[in-house]
Amino acid sequence: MTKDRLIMKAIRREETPRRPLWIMRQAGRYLPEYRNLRKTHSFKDLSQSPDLSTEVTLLPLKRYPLDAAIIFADIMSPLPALGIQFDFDPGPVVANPIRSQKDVAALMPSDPEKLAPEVVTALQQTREVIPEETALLGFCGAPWTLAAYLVEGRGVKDFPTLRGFAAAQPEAMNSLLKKLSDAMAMYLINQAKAGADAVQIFDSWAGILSLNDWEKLIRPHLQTMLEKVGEAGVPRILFLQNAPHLLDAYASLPAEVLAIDWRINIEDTQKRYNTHAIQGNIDPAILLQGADPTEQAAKQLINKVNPIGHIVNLGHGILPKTPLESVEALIDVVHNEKIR
Ligand code: 1CP
Repeated sequence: MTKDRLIMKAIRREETPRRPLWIMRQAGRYLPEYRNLRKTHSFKDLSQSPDLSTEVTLLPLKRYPLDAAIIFADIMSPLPALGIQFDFDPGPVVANPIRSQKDVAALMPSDPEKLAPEVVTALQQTREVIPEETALLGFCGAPWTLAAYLVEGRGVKDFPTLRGFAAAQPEAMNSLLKKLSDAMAMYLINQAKAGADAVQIFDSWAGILSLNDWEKLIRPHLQTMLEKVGEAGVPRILFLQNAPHLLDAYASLPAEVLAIDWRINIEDTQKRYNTHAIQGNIDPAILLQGADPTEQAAKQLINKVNPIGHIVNLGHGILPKTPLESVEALIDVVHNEKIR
């Protein structure tokens, strides 16, 4: 029964027999079986076929007793519905970056049916085969993080073209963010209808603006998007990365869970925002060092964070060179903790 899914209980800040755990990028390149599949299929092939996407979503669950499946797709997956073309190398590379109001105006109005139908099908198929007690998570990129790739053209340190565009053409940026937030609200709601128990909004590049600029440019869109998803009854996990200066701002947005990286003091955050559940926040770099340092970091985390409303995760995606023993060590620590 849905009410027994540990992550859902943690989201509601109810007591759980142990803390729930999932890992950002859990179906990624650290898994030998994923690397094998990548020998014969491109990332695009894997993410655009509902059957392959379902298969990849299940890979980490076959190996580990994780408490959630996160659907194998990318933040870019719904953007073809807006007329955007891109490839992966290994991150997203956009064919025609957006650099003017005219480019923004040329985006197609998003038809809800066309927003990554392969992801919607993969969610339905995954729900049919995962254990009843495993939660299914949907996700999307936050409007700003999507705009980062659309304007810059690809992931570049600190996204200078994006920041310049936001400063020089704020109206064009504003219309771009509006189009993206409208589309993402629909997309997240579609994912919930297809079986996602909760959705994570990835604002990976949140931190590159000042608080003032964030308030002016980003807050209104993120707020509206989150409200629409909340009104549809879908629990929201809001992830911000490299943005300690924006923590108060994100905590004031409507979301059930605040997901934070390792730069942020998790126990302070938990105390300060006790209306939210909290997700995080082991530094993924520690896992590269093997089982012992991972075990220590996991023990430290559970010692300092109150278990009520805590979803254990890393502070960012698991790195491709992570040894499997580190993942096992993390799971062991979480599973061996007896809360009651
Ligand atoms: O095999 C490969 O070469 C592809 C690597 C890869 C993978 C495994 C990419 C390209 N995307 C993904 C899957 C993915 N991306 C998931 C799947 C679910 C999971 O297991 O967690 C998710 C949730 C994402 C989300 C994503 N994509 C984000 C937000 C989270 C984060 O890491 O900050 C971002 C910023 C992207 C862009 C992206 N796509 C791929 C890469 C390597 C990147 C980031 C690097 C860059 O900007 O160049």
